[in-house]
Amino acid sequence: MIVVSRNDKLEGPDTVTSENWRSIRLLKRSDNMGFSFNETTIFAGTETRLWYKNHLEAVYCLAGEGEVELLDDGRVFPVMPGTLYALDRHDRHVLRAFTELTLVCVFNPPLRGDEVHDADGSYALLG
Ligand code: 9YT
Repeated sequence: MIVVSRNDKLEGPDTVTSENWRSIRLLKRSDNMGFSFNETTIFAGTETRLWYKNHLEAVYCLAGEGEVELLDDGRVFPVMPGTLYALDRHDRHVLRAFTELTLVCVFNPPLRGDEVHDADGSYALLG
């Protein structure tokens, strides 16, 4: 069994901080679970354009208020505690945080753990 604490990882290499977000990589590819599992904080007032070409991602909101817009058809969905959205079609999207968002993000294939977004807002498949 694997047991980890986000507080133990907060100041270490498994925490990646970008301009709009901070992601604590709780489970990574090296844990061999078939998925990775992050606690992600999206900073208040930010807008992030994302396109996970190489991954499927499910996002579950624990706290905060925001919205996600699908860029292909313009549909907008509110994001609030209890909302889950799953990018099952590698959907291009924009995530807006009206207040700070606390999210759980699950990726398949699993992240290696040190990924940051490229210019498209995607993560490369790291070897
Ligand atoms: C919701 C989202 O995709 N935010 C960007 C960060 C990413 N989820 C991560 O690496 O935790």
